[in-house]
Amino acid sequence: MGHGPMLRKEDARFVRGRGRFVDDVRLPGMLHGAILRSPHAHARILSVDVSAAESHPKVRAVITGETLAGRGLAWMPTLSHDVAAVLATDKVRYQGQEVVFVVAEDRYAARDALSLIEVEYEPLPPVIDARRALDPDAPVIRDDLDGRADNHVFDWESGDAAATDAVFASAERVSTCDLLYPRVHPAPLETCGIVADLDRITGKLTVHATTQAPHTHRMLYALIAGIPEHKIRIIAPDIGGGFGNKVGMYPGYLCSVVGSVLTGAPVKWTEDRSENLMSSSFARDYHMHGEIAATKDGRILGLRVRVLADHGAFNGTAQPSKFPAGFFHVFTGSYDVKAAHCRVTGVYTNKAPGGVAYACSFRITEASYLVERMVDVLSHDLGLDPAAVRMANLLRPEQFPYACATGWEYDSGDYPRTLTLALEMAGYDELRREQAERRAAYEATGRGSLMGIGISFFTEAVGAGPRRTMDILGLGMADGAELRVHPTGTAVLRVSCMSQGQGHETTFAQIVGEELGISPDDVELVQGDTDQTPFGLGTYGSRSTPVSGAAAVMVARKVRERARIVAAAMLEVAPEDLEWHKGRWQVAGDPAAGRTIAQIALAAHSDLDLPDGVEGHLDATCVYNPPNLTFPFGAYICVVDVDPGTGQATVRRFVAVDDCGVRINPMIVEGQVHGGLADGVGMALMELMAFDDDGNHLGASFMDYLLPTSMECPSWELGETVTPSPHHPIGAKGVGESATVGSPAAVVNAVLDAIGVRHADMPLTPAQVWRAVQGRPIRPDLAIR
Ligand code: MCN
Ligand code: CUM
Repeated sequence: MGHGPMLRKEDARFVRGRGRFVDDVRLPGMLHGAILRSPHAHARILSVDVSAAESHPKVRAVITGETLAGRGLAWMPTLSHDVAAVLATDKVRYQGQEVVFVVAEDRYAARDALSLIEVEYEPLPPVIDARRALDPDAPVIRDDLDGRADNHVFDWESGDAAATDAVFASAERVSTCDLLYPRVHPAPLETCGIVADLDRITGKLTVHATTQAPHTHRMLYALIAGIPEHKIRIIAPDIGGGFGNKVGMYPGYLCSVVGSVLTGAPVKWTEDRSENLMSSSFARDYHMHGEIAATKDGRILGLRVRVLADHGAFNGTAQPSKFPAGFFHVFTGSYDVKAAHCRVTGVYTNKAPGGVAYACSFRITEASYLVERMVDVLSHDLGLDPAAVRMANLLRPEQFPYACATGWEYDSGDYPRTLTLALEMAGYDELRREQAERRAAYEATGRGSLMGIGISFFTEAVGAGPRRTMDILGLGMADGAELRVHPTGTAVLRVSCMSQGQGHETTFAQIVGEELGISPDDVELVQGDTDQTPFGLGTYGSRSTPVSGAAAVMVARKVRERARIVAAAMLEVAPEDLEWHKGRWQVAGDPAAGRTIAQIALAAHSDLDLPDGVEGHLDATCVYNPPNLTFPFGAYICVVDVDPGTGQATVRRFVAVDDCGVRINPMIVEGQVHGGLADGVGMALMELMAFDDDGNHLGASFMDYLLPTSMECPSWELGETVTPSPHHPIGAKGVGESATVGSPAAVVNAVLDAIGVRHADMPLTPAQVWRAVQGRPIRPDLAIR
């Protein structure tokens, strides 16, 4: 009835151009905002003259840092206990930082007025290379913070340093490698935007916004702007992709709210592409030093990691926990490595803040890339087959639940089975034979292309999180669901999570349909409106299925239990005499005597005599507090052809076997995997946020920041294994970020395998591959100088 490859309900409107996005919202009397941004990466603000802009006939308000400071709003708290400038007052700290917000009668006038503003800057030397950020003579970026004399943000450690050092001291083999996971951007097709509408009479603020976490944003507006929370309504309409970009709180949002407060009219602000790429949250920028200890036959004994994390000018990291380095905890990946230790040092630089988002599960992307590269480096150094090294070190099914070196408990898995399936699907041995032939031919003739095979095996940790260990600003990470069943047996499910393209209208209806034995077409999802949905922390870290999905199951089961009591009254039997069978409550031993949910719903609204204390109707609510994260995993194999003459790498094949436990909608899961694999190809081969020495952003358009298209992607070959999560009510694990996390290492491993190079940093553009072939790969983020 419910689970299965059902077509997406939402596509009926999306493919007809009938989606309704924030920029489609047009309110009577609506004004438009535009932002003047800093041209400098680091500069002191000497003066801001907005008088000419204010006299523009269509301008209705001009908001500066000073305007906000007067209201205590020039700075906002971040989710990482830092503060970030809303509009700059003292200094600008990255190119593209928000300096002045103009509200005008139309978008064009607002833009025109920006050019009338005079800002006098005194340029300061910027810190662009994170490795220079802690130099004694490095300019101090955050001199706004009391007593801050350097650019250090945090130090964070995980694992047992002494035990790890001991293992390394006696290991037969230690391989080391420096790896950069470069700065990239989630780059959703729809940029961020808002329409803020403060009603001066009722005092109610209605915010239409591109947010993945409406309830969390409501609380942030209340805390920052001082508007009582019950007077705030956040509405997230359709969202054109989030990928983490729409988790955070951006200055443009708060300025729009202030603009509405000042003018008494609704204010819309929509980012353009360059603004999105330059100033909204970036991802990664992790400089990693990995060391792996092993026996000479490739048995991994220990892992030691040092990370320098570039957090940009403000530590705005949207992280679902108290962990400054996010979920880097799982850096031992899918292997039985008990001695492991990592230290992460965060630094400020003169770049945009962010640091987490982009289908990442909060730093698991970096952790996974690290361990999967290190396993290949080790295999390379030992002259062993990377598939065999992985197979020898993977966790065994009997080890689950498995406590990794940092104490996190992986819930379930059968890793060897998944890797075996991937190797079979790829025809691994045959591929290796072909590779050897191709290399021999190339070496004999100096012509043709080389072939590479790259493997990665990833484990993710998604579904944050247990309320007792994870929170956002003190809010425990639970989610609510509310289910109303109408007299005719159709239903409305209200949830706190928010789809940005993942197909929740379909899959959540399928969950309820499965539990109640009704068609998913008879279940409507309400999401993204804080006045209409129960409280919960929203969609990121692939937590919708593990948390909200579980809430939907539990609330449907509550409804089912109510229905049992009503059915018992209808059939004049005791509730215990009923059993649930194919969507009906029926009398045990008498299958003919049964009632469907539709029949029961009607009776529940009728004058049927119900036992004392039973209220009638079937509606129910539930809050789900997950007992643990879920740990999806997968085995990926990438086959590339590389032209050593030009350095061009082409992905020929990509086999992906994902295990996300029970699949609600296998077709949607495959779509999620397709998207994530494309992300992986993009990051491995072309995506890069680069800066020049002065901090000029070199990736501020899609001409410079390259996204993969179908042209760069092969026809994906997908497989699945199903290892249910033991603690999720239907055994499902999240999957939305799996392929983005797991695939970059497979592509990089494949390209480096083709050219026989131990390591070169992403993105493996033709120039980088060509240089790697010549034995001198570069640091891509610094290469453009
Ligand atoms: N699903 C399923 N069976 C499972 C697991 C998931 O059928 N065992 C379905 C779900 O019902 C849901 C989809 O797959 O429709 C993704 O579910 P889940 O893994 O729970 O992830 P979320 O819904 O929480 O989505 C968030 C995740 C994240 S964090 C990023 S980033 C990302 C991603 O989803 N952003 C996306 N995938 C995206 N896909 C699109 N189209 N757009 C984005 O912005
Ligand atoms: Cu890490 S990007 Mo998603 O969690 O929204």
